[in-house]
Amino acid sequence: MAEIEEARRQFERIDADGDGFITAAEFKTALAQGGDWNVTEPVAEAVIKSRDLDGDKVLSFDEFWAHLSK
Ligand SMILES: [Ca+2]
Ligand SMILES: [Ca+2]
Repeated sequence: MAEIEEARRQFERIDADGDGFITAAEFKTALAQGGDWNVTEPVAEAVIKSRDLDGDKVLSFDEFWAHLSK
């Protein structure tokens, strides 16, 4: 499977409401479901911010992918 397809699946899993953007809350929830309960909202926001290229405080798939493919 192409890596980008795997990334797309991951992205869709994290994007709980399916609007095409990952918010800090969605990111935090996804990590908690993966067993990482240490991630608080501020931590999730910081992670989003570090990957957010256009500054809208949410992650588009392009931003998600840009981070992964670095
Ligand atoms: Ca969303
Ligand atoms: Ca963004």
